[in-house]
Amino acid sequence: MPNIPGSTESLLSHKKEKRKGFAVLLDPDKLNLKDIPLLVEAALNAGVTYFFVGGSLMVNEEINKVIPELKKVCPIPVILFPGSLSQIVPSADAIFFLSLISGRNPELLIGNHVLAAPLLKKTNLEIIPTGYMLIESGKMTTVNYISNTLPIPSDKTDIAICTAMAGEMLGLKVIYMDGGSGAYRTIPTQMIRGVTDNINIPVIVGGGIRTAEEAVSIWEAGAEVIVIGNALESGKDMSLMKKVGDAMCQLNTKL
Ligand code: 1GP
Repeated sequence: MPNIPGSTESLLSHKKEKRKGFAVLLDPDKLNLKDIPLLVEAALNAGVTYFFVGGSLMVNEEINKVIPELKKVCPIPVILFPGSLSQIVPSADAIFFLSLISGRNPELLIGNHVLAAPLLKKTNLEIIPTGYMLIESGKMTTVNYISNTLPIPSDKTDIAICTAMAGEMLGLKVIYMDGGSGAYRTIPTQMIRGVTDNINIPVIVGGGIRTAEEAVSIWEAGAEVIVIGNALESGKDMSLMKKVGDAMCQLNTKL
């Protein structure tokens, strides 16, 4: 299968080629459509690998405008990171088909998937079966509240490892470890190392990353892709994007 950007295959290739990736998470509610061209230019300049788009709570329909606008000017793959069925937008490149495997909410393990399947079947979106694991991060995040699930305690590395192993054995293609948007603390590197040492599928890590140093320590703990949302929202210091991109580039040349 060709290495289609934004596809499962492209995410898998990070692991095979030992190449790190950097995803910027966009919350359509907080993004001004007119800022998109500048944002894309900054992302290209920084070497951003993916745009993820979505959120656990959306209060308007902006996602339906943001994705086509992004796709007009953006060669970077756009992957949906949906918090609900209403966030399925066919013009994106791919979608994380998320099973919240750290939780025990049946709707988020299979219920919503059944409802989404016929809608997805009508699109050309690449489906990326993803084991989504919420990790406790120092405060109740929106995703914890909305999903009505308990996150894995941040000192319970064994639970995280066994959950990720079960996800891989179930056939999921990617594990996404998330402290939740705006997390106080990033996920402990010891836990990330434990998970990445015990599975053979790529690991994405997000939640509370605010510096290039934090990103580097997460990559060095074995994560293939790091995700930054909050710290790069409009009005915030956009130089962080370039710093993280440069740090990734350095790591990728060393590897
Ligand atoms: C949240 O992993 C993402 O689902 C990104 O988190 O917004 O804290 O960067 P932040």
